[in-house]
Amino acid sequence: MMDEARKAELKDYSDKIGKNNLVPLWDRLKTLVTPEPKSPCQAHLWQYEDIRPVLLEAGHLLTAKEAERRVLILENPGMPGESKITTSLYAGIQLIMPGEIAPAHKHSQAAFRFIIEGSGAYTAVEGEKSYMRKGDLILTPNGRWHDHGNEGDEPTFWLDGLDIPIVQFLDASFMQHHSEETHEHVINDGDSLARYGSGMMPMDFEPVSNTSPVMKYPYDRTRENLITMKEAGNPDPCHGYKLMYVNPVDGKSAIPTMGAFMQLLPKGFDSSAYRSTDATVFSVVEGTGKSKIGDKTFNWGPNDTFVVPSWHYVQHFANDECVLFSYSDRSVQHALGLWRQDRGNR
Ligand code: 1HN
Repeated sequence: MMDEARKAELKDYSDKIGKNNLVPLWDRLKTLVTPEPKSPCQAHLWQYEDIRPVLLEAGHLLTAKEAERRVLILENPGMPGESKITTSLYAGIQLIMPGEIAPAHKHSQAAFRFIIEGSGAYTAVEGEKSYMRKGDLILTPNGRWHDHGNEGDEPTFWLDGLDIPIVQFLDASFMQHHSEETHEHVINDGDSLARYGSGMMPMDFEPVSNTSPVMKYPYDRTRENLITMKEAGNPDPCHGYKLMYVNPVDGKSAIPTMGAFMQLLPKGFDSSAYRSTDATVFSVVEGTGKSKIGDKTFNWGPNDTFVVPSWHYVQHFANDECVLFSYSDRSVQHALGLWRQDRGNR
């Protein structure tokens, strides 16, 4: 133990140099460089039944145009006021009512839409209109004009995933509104999937960015692939049957700053404990089950969202055949040589 006089001496020293914006590392080292990840991010579940009615209420409270985007942020309870679901990622649930348009804008932040409910709505990215159906993944690469519209007669809900905290951390945010409500729509639904996402590529294609040129990854295809894998058998003990959304040009993550995944857990599947350094957000597509995250257990069903913090053990139990979408900053950690996993020892 340090005696009181010596403590006071060090405190005086620290106060003195503090006036010149200097700080002793010996007071900080332990919290700066931890032996393993120590995150303010908490494991948490958002039930769709708690979100849907209040978001619909907002649907009558303000228009999509007024709001620009009518979204409820899923804010991690461990980081109040920060608009983050993990330390590096943002999540929100967006609603667009029949007949509405969410006006065109562009920004440095990359986004995806993961469709939860409704049909007849679309996202247009630089003129390519992608109609939304449950389970579809639609990309909005950074720096591209995008607008949403609902031409159907049902309210449409989706999960927005963005890399906002990463761009914030790097102080690299730019945003612009389009002079028109919508950017001209000139490209048909499914065009980019046909050109780039079917195991073939246009002759002499030169990518314009490191984001996938495929704008929509439709659920019917994703689901069919998972079912084919299931029929072949041999699930991964930690993941069941799991696929990553890739950029067909380079085989890397479809979005450079966010890794996105879809997995099928067969009925009765009881996964092995798993942890990794990428805090992960899950959105339940089909089925009910529960996940043990650290020492907490969460029961989930369709359209619920839950978050697993970095380096927390997670174990999934599937009551039915389940399909889970997920996303994380794995692609960033991979690119920087930081990503680690621990596949447990069960
Ligand atoms: C955004 O552009 C959308 O385009 C949704 O739907 C959520 C949150 C922060 C910044 C931009 C959208 C957003 C966003």
